[in-house]
Amino acid sequence: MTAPHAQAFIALGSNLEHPLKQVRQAIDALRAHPDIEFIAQSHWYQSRPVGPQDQPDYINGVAQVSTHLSPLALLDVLQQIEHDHGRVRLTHWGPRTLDLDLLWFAGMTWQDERLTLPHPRMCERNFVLLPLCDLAPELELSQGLSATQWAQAVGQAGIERLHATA
Ligand code: A4P
Ligand code: MG
Repeated sequence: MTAPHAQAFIALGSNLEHPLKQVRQAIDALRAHPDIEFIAQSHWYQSRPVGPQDQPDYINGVAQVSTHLSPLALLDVLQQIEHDHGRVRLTHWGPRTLDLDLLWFAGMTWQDERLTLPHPRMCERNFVLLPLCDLAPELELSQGLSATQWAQAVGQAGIERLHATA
């Protein structure tokens, strides 16, 4: 018997080595993965770094997928894709070729040393909320507020939608 599919949202970010190319390749890797059904992707956004300022702007976006994998198995896939893209973890919140965060998984909460769901910082970050609103504006996040309401609360400072095609 196959496990039921669950929907999930994944945040993509890059600010090194041709960031738009990095995130597009990550989308290709998600599309190609046998255990992931790719549903949709957001627009791409250029955003000023949150955290250390002495690093380039980021390209950010969000992908919507469906999978029979568990949240931890999906995190394994995301970390493998990061690894395949030459990701080296140097500085916390520092520059990176590719960062894939699991934002939300079929309404599930999770808390252990490897994974926190929903992603603990997603409601503070316009570079997550704006692309998420492209895909799921009504998605209920913390405190019963929707993605749109959180996006309005956080504002649009330091972020710009790219007109590059997906
Ligand atoms: N982990 C726990 N929960 C999750 C989750 N829901 N999704 C663990 C993914 N990983 C999760 O992550 C550190 C550990 O978090 C992992 O071992 C995983 O098991 P990491 O990717 O190795 O390290 P990191 O990304 O440097 O740390 P962190 O705390 O995840 O950073 P953030 O919150 O991802 O922030 N500014 C702009 N404009 N755009 C950005 O994309 N990104 C960051 C990184 C900072 N500033 C940014 C951006
Ligand atoms: Mg991360």
